[in-house]
Amino acid sequence: RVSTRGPQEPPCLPALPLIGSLLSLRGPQPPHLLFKGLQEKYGQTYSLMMGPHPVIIINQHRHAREVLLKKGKVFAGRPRTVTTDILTRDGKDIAFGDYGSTWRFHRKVVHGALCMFGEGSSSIEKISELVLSESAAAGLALDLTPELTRAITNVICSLCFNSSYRRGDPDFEAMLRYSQGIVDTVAKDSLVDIFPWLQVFPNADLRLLKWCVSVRDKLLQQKYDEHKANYSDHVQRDLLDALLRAKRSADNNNTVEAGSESVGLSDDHLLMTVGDIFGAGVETTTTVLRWAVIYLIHHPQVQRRIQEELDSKVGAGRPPQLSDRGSLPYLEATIREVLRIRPVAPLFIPHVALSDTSIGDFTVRRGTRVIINLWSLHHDEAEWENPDRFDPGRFLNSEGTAVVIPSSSYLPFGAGVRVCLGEALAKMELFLFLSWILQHFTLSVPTGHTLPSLEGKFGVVLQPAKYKVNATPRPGWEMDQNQMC
Ligand code: HEM
Ligand code: PLO
Repeated sequence: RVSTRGPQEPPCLPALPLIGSLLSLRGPQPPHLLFKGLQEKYGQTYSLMMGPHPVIIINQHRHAREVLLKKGKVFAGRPRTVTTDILTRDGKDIAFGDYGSTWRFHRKVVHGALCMFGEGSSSIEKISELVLSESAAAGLALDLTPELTRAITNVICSLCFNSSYRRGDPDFEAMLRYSQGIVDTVAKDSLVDIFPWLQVFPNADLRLLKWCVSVRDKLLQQKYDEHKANYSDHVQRDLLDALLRAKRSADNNNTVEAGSESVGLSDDHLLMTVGDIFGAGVETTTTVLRWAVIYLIHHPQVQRRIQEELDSKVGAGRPPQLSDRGSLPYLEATIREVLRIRPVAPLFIPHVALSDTSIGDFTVRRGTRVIINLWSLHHDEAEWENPDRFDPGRFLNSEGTAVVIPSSSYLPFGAGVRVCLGEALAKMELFLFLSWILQHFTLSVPTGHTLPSLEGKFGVVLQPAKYKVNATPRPGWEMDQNQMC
């Protein structure tokens, strides 16, 4: 829509001095639903005050794309908040770190290392296969989540640290606990993030976060020390080796990037970056798999169709491989639909305008935070027919032979300068794990249980509630379980 009016401020929610728009944001709804609902009154793009901070909320793909792609660099900043500063030693990581030369250098090194791992994707195939075979040998338990999480964790553990966890490993249990504690308390725009001075008062969430971060940091430090002790310039075992190598060469050459700015990698930067990849690697993919299993239980006909596709294209003689991805469009479409209907990061991570700029006809001042409501984009009635219905078919062409993206209002991994670093890895994992599970098992609700809830718990990732699942070996796989290791 071309406006004839000149530059203008976006419509703003009522705001009081000091507390900002908090009174309009109270209520039982999680923020992604609340922000979607507020469109009715304020339009698809509006602003509000989070305490003293101006925030623009975007609920439509045109403005989202302008922020992420067209003006990607202008909006590449991140806000500093109390909780993310605790997690990342004041933003010394990639996800919550502000835009700048150190950040760019970091992202480049990690991106290179992830590509290297991706190119050797046969190793991902092996790891996924191996750990899942172990699970099958034990007979999949009613609660699939611990097994799934361990399998996914072992992929990222092998990528980051060239190590893995065994079943029942107490270190693994501890990792799960601290990571959940972090998901429950970090980057939720809780009151301390809006009013940092509240830190001086006792706060149970903040105490939990600090404790979880200290447990995580011990684990990271231990891995770092081991790697430093065994480091060799000639072998690159994992991401941590790749980062150590980049650090050494940066230290030696005193790398100069972007004019006179010197860019290095401190120990803190290196640890926080590995922490990001490990944390994201565990929490995101596991969450998507848990949602996928829920939707498959709700829609047995989708499950059957994926299994027919698997039976005809892969068969039972071998596990699915990445090279099968092109011939399993219905499975691919199902993964896309899960990522649409339950986006992992429904509000992304907030972006910040690094200079005075605009979004559409609206003026945006430097320092303004921008929240892209991916939930609204993925549930926009103008873009998706019946957006609350789970329908993998919407991602297939009319013959059902190829996957398509039917709307521009689909950005599960973001886009542009801050696009997800793990997109390729996550897609490979989702494909391998789901295809493997459905090749071997049919998933259903255990007798006496109700269908799992479709409601998500809002946080830095949108997690489903706990649920139980019955994994019945498919005909032909019942006897084989012990031979699969
Ligand atoms: C950022 C989605 C898996 C690493 C993001 C963002 C989204 C996203 C929406 C924020 C983009 C923004 O703020 O504009 C997902 C989804 C995943 C997934 C849906 C799984 C299906 C992973 C994995 C890794 C990873 C496996 C690590 C290997 C990161 C990092 C960032 C990020 C480091 C921060 C990028 C930056 O700020 O520059 N992801 N992610 N993600 N993701 Fe992922
Ligand atoms: C998950 C809990 C971990 O213990 C720490 C961690 C690190 C990186 C975060 C991740 C958590 C949640 C998902 C995040 C990821 C960086 C990028 C990713 C926020 C907090 C997404 C989806 O944006």
